[in-house]
Amino acid sequence: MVLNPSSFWPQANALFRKSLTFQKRNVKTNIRLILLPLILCVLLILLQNFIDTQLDKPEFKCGCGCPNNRENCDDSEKLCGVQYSEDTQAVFCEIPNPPQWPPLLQFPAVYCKENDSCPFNMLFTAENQSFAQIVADNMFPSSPTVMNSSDIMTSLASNVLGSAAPPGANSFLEPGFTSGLPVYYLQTQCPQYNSGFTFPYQIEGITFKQDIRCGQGINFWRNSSDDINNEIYQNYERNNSEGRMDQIVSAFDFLNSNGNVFDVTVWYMQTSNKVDNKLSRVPRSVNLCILLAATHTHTHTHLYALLLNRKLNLR
Ligand SMILES: *[C@@H]1O[C@H](CO)[C@@H](O)[C@H](O)[C@H]1NC(C)=O
Ligand SMILES: *[C@@H]1O[C@H](CO)[C@@H](O)[C@H](O)[C@H]1NC(C)=O
Ligand SMILES: *[C@@H]1O[C@H](CO)[C@@H](O)[C@H](O)[C@H]1NC(C)=O
Ligand SMILES: *[C@@H]1O[C@H](CO)[C@@H](O)[C@H](O)[C@H]1NC(C)=O
Ligand SMILES: CC(=O)N[C@H]1CO[C@H](CO)[C@@H](O)[C@@H]1O
Repeated sequence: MVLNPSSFWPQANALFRKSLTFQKRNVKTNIRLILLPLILCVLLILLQNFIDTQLDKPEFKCGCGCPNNRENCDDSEKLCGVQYSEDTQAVFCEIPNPPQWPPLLQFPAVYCKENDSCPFNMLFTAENQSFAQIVADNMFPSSPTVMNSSDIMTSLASNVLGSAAPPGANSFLEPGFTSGLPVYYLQTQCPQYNSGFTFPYQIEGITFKQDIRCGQGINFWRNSSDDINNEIYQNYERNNSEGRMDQIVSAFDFLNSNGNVFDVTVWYMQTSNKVDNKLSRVPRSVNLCILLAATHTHTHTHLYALLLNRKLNLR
């Protein structure tokens, strides 16, 4: 078809009129079409306002107060933080300096009588027993490192610490310190009356207290990693039947390590199969063997081939 320019405008005009008449007949539909988005917008604005006013309430905000325990002060003087908050408010507070926690070994449930120094066992095996013995002998110190009371967490971190509290879903508050269970520091010998002590520490200006006790760290040589597996398994079974278990806190297979090569398998305790509990206390076990191998056996560079492929599952 050849488009005739002289017939274009009349045609367009007719089409326009036709569609105008059509739209006039459907005026209600058109109004509805236009109003629907408007109504949605109004609803959204109302909802936003409602949520804003709810979140503006004090229970959804970090608490504020006057400095130096004064009763009244200017709004501009007020300080906000965990120390001025109710329990429900505290989760909304900014934490400018999150606490640093020393790494902990994961212990199974600890049954240790008051004043006793209870044993915590570590199993190890290797192709070269004399090499592994050197590393293992240096894992637990014979006396605690000097505590620096102005920086207690840092001085604690150079000890071998452990807790029976499973880790939480995050590390902001370490359950080892907040669960009320004692923290143990492992040594080759404990004081005769092992009553432990309590030390204070601060988070955001609030003082907490933590009990800490000595635990006796003992190394046991085993002939093979199968022996270690069996022992861990039997220990687990025994716990199920008798309700108690020996404290096997970690196990290492130094494989073919020697003065030049360092390969190690670390067994660790999985505390939970729950998806929301993603943390495991593995780092302390790992640096127990890595740091000691590096400092005490005069090995050089390429010693960091690390296999973390075994799980000690003591659920
Ligand atoms: C533990 O030792 C403390 C003092 O060292 C003592 O007062 C307490 O009675 C002892 N407890 C037990 C059960 O022996
Ligand atoms: C075993 O380790 C010791 C100590 O590092 C070393 O002196 C010795 O040569 C090693 N033995 C073998 C067979 O590699
Ligand atoms: C204790 O820790 C503080 C702060 O980190 C430091 O300034 C001080 O030198 C330490 N004291 C000792 C004896 O290590
Ligand atoms: C481990 O090996 C040593 C020497 O080969 C042997 O005397 C000992 O009985 C073995 N121990 C076990 C539990 O098999
Ligand atoms: C670490 C562990 O599994 N401990 C369990 C030992 O058995 C008692 C009683 O059967 C449990 O309560 C512990 O949790």
